[in-house]
Amino acid sequence: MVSRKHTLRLWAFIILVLVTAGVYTNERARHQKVVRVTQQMFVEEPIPKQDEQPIFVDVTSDQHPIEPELNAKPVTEIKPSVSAKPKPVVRTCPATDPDAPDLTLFPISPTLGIGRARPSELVSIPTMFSLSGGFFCLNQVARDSFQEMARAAERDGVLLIVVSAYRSAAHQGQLQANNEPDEHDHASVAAPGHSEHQLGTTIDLTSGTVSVYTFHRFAESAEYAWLVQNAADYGFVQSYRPGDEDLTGYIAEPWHWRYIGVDHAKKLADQNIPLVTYLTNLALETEDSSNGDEQ
Ligand code: DAL
Ligand code: ZN
Repeated sequence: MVSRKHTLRLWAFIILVLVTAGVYTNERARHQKVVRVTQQMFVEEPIPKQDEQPIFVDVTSDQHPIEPELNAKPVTEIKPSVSAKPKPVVRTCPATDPDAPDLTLFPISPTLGIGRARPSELVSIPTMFSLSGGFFCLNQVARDSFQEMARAAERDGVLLIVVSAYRSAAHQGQLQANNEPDEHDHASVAAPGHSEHQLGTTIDLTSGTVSVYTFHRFAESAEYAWLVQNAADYGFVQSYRPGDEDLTGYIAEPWHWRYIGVDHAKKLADQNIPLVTYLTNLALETEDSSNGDEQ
């Protein structure tokens, strides 16, 4: 015989089950409505390209959200998925000035500047040649020559890695603000308008084979020895050599290489004078000969 007390307990349990089922059904219906509405909103939007499609996952589905592309079901919540391809980051070189003159041989120095001039063109250096996949730009001729040089270096077992290339006047100003000259008043960062980096022809390099050989210790690296022997064959020269500090106004920079073309790079090597002296002489000779032509 079932007691009255047991009967009451049984009814209480049945009511609880029914209420829970009702709440669940309501929740489920509400959820499905949200799914429908968000789906309609989604299809009314322009459909992104395959690679850019956001991942929508039905959180009530039994199917595993890790494989959303197999889940044709709908959709309420955006969840990252391990199988989602990262959105490609489009990186472009800084603004150029198509009418800018060619400043490849301009004798830029602490006393001779180019204001806020920009190169007429800039192209990116493939990130396989840059430190930590950094994004750097040069003008086309300098970039192509650098790539040729880096490939030749690699065939000889050394790895030339770019740590800086084109810098706008504004970027140069930021660097200069954080920098002090050494005790001899030799600077390591040029003022805006006075940096070879602003020409779009100049790179700072480090060693890809021995990471300790950065900046000041770069002179000890196999990469630096290779550059001293071979860079002129690709039109690159070291702008700030040890011993030239008083003349250039800058500390010696073994990492800093400027493109001036193969002919001039070889003539400079033969003359063994500072780059700024060579380019100043060249500018004066060009001026003299054009005056002579006019007479
Ligand atoms: N480090 C060289 C001098 C520059 O800033 O252009
Ligand atoms: Zn530099």
